[in-house]
Amino acid sequence: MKYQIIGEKEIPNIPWQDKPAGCSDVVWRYDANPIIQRDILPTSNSVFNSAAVPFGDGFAGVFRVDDKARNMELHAGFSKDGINWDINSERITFETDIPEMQTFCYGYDPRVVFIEDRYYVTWCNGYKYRPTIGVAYTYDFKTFHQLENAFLPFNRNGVLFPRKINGNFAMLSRPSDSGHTPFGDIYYSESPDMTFWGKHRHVMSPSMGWESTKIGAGPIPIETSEGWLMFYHGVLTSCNGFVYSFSAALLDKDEPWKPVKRGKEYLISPQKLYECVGDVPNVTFPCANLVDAKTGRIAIYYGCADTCTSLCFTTVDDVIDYLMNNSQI
Ligand code: BMA
Repeated sequence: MKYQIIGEKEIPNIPWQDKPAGCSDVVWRYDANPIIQRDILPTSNSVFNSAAVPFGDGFAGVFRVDDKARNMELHAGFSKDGINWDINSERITFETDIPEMQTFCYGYDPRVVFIEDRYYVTWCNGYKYRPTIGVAYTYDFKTFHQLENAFLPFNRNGVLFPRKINGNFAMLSRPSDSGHTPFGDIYYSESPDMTFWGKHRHVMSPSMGWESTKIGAGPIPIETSEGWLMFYHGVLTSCNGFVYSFSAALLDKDEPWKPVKRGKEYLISPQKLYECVGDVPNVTFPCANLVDAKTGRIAIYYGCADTCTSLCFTTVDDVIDYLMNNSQI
């Protein structure tokens, strides 16, 4: 490998397909997408924008499941190969002794990360039906302990870094509004205890055409010799509504609010039928990446058209080479 991956483990059974012969794309799709169909549960309307991590000798995840009443809920799931998933039929019920957190109204777009001794889940959490960033932890994906919301409403796309930075937990997020938010920058915040968040810093604003309306952090950033490799989504407003694509950036290792490279084009945009057609057309929305420290292989989980879940692949070398040669800050 040309670039070094820091702090990640080997995942010998990472979901993987080689880049198809003749393909010049930096990120390529799994040829049997989508991996999770909308009706995987008898009660599900759609399963998308979901997170997976290595767990035991397989994988565990937290899934966005919208049910047939169109409640937005989070379900835990397990997989041996990261592709075929058993998703619990019951939603996660978070345990908490914080009275204000005891009423669940909705949860969506989860991210999951292992930090120190446990898995943390962040998601867009309805607080009095106002979206903000919910935080919980689990050791086993059976019992989930909910902490305080990280921020005031309105906020979405809370994404933790996989280790403390400058001695504090660190999170990216995107302040928003109560609706479909026609704006959005990525911000960085730190916390000594996962409860009190501060040291807020601006990271990036929308810039290129494909992301000209708003941007938001996607999967957990990957630490590399060149900085934090972050995939992020960007939204363009077309005559027909929002179009969600995604690309990548490198953030400074010690001051991650400073982008050092930023892809000037999308890496995946809605082009396949399952990305263009569904409950919300033209959405590709990444919420998780697995990275194998030995080979540099990356598998990205992304939601498609707010309906189903797919996989795509790249490598640390492929993405960073792209960013080195095609960056526009
Ligand atoms: C965002 C979130 C995502 C969704 C996207 C497109 O605001 O709600 O869950 O995928 O809109 O509808």
